[in-house]
Amino acid sequence: DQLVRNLRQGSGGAGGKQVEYKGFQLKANKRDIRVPTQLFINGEFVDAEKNRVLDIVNPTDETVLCEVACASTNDVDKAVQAAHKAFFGSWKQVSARQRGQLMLKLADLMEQYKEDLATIESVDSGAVYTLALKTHIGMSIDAWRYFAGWCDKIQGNTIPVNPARPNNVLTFTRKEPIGVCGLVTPWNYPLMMLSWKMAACIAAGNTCLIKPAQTCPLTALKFAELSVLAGFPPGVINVLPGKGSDAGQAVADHPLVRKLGFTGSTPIGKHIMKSCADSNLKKCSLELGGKSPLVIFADCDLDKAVKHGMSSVFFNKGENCIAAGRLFVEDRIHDEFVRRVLKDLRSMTIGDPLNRSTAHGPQNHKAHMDKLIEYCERGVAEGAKLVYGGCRVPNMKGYFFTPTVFTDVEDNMFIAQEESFGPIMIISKFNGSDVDSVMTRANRSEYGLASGVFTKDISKALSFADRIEAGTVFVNVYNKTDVAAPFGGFKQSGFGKDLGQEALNEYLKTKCVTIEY
Ligand code: TAP
Repeated sequence: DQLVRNLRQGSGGAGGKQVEYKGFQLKANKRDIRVPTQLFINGEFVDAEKNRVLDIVNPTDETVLCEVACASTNDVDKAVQAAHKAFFGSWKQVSARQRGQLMLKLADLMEQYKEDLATIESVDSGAVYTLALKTHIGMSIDAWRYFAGWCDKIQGNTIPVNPARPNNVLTFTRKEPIGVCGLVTPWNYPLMMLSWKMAACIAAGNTCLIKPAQTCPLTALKFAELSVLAGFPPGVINVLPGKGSDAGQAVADHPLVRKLGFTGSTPIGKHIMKSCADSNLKKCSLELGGKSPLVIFADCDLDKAVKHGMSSVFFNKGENCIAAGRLFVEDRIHDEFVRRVLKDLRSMTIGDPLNRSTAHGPQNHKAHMDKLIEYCERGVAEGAKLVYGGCRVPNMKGYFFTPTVFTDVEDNMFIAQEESFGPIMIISKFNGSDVDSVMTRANRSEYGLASGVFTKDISKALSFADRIEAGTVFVNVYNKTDVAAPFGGFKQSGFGKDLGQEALNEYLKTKCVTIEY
């Protein structure tokens, strides 16, 4: 009742209550930010079972930033019980419109603290600050606002079924929340991945727990603090940093979790889908890996193709699920395209992500950087031509990997087929008179997340959009995503959309009611 009264007064559910926690003081970017380091369960920050912790490493200087509580299977169970109780209790009393107000309030708080959130994200994940502010945090806020607008617009249909005369029949559908949802997310856009999933999940009326990636849980914990300030009732949102192999697995296995929203790699996605089936046949949506083709025809605007071609690969240091994993460049412009890319790369500023002039920060964590080095060694061993980079930035502390370009990449090579998830441009040539063949090559992948084409010929562009087997198609642009547009892949890039109206359905179930009168 207090919640409803507060909402009516516009002060949020808990009336802007502060929450106590153990945390650490992040002094960076001329800011002094308090960041929680405990699990967030049932509206409170608590230690993990047996005080287990994870070391959180700053990828820019390789120092340990802080220790964060590391959830166990029992901790996951506590969060699920809290979410279950809230779903059938306090959350049920909050009307759809009030739910929207809470989400808007949370978005306003995220906006108010956006410089703090972007600073934390930059230090924790290595994202360049300007990008963290605009994309990581900016698009997170957009997602909460966009889905807040849906809360009171989730509706079913009336359906003209056959009546048994002389009686009449009324059949209608209701869209209902599923219940407790588990969310498991990767480290490349920590707060944005949380927001894409959780905003849709909460708008649909569910309660949830999230296990963020173990390397970058800090913005999720700061977000948990803001959720209390916004007034979300205890148990509706729970945040549990921990390891995928135990906390993540416990979410997938839990019998009271009815839906799992997952973003991560294809092998883990397959494993999780089996766990969802074996435990309680929970619904799942999977946003998985990609190896997105970008086809650049000679009749394109070359300046634009180079600019977007660069960002298709190097945006967020390549830690971008829709990154162009393979560029097919028409033979007539191939050498000029490569020359221009190399010119731009030589002037790219690599360094401290908090420095406003930096264009390229460190990779997210050491194991990932080491994998990129191995990936490049494999490319060289296979006979691809390494024309730039392929190694750690020399004489520099931190996980800095030189942006890399390979040319002469053949279809059968490992680097032509497998995702690097790093700043590695893989270029192959094609003959412009044989469009069929480049389409076949672009589609010869088990992934189908995104794709792109550069051409001034509208027929060629639309024909590409028709024929490409990918959930997203960019024409004369790249990375242009929006919270209102559905996002997700085909084939082994998974299923179930994030963002847009379609994402709501991932977190809803349809009930059909029939009345005879
Ligand atoms: P994963 O290793 O798959 O990890 C993703 C998440 O799953 C992490 O939170 C991880 O925990 C957790 N996890 C690991 N094992 C688990 C298990 N047995 N049960 C439940 N959860 C488990 O991927 P990653 O290395 O973080 O991210 C890179 C991959 O994600 C790339 O392939 C990339 O393409 C993909 N990705 C896809 C998209 C979209 S939208 N399609 C977006 C971003 C990334 P830990 O923290 O312990 O690892």
